[in-house]
Amino acid sequence: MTDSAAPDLDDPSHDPADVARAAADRLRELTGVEHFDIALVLGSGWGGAAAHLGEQVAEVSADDVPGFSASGVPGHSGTLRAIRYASDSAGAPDRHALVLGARTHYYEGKGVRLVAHGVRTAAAAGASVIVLTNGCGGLRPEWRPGTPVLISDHINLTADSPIEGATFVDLTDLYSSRLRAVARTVDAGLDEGVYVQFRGPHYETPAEVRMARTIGGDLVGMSTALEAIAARQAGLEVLGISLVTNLAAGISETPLSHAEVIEAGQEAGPRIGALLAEIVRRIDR
Ligand code: 8IG
Repeated sequence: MTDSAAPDLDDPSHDPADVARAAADRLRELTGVEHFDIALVLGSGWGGAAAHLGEQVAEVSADDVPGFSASGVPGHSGTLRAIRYASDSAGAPDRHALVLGARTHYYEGKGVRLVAHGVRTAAAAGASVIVLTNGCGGLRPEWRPGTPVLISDHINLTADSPIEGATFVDLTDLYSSRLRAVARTVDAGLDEGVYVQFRGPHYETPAEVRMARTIGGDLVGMSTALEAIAARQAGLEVLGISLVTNLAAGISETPLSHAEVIEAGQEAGPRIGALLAEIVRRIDR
């Protein structure tokens, strides 16, 4: 039996923000970390990044935190981790990052509340910044598999929103230009692009990829946009970074495979992990 007093994402009369607060309380209890400064969602290819960031203080199974469940996608871990790291600011105390390895994808069909829950929990746990990473398809042939790209904006083609009710949330500068500038202090050569979220889980047809290009897209994927919207609503500053793991359908001659995605991620892992860790250390400069 579940505790009838506990807020529940499955109950439409319960506020998802209350479930996020319950999750944040449980995280404090299980990790011993009272306040998280920043949160990271690690997508395909980014799983090793946490090891570069700092010292792991605690690792919690997603199944032990309200509203979370271990993901069934190979290459995505079902844990939440607390990482202590040294800030780049002189004399600043150590910071704590919450690493969410348990993203729920929209294509899983579990609803937008689960998709947004990690982001909302990060805000409830004290984070003021969230770093959303993903693996995605690239529309620019010069972006070879393994290229990290800063997200400058998105186009949400899910026809859905994580926001319930008549709450009109502004999405100007959603992918913080301040944080993109911080990222470029680490690597001045980082390109930027517009991320197009499709529903998935199938990849696009070549015609859909041409459409994405025509409407102003540079990257195609199955996550991030809905999370970024929820992050803005929760008051988080967003940094989005994509790893181009494959050229989008029709841009390359070869068909897409999840194995190719995993391989590109593994190859790029150490490089992008070190990059991400350095960006995070500089964020509160
Ligand atoms: I990794 O080519 C990855 N995720 N929609 N298209 C979409 N999602 C992706 C792709 C891709 N590659």
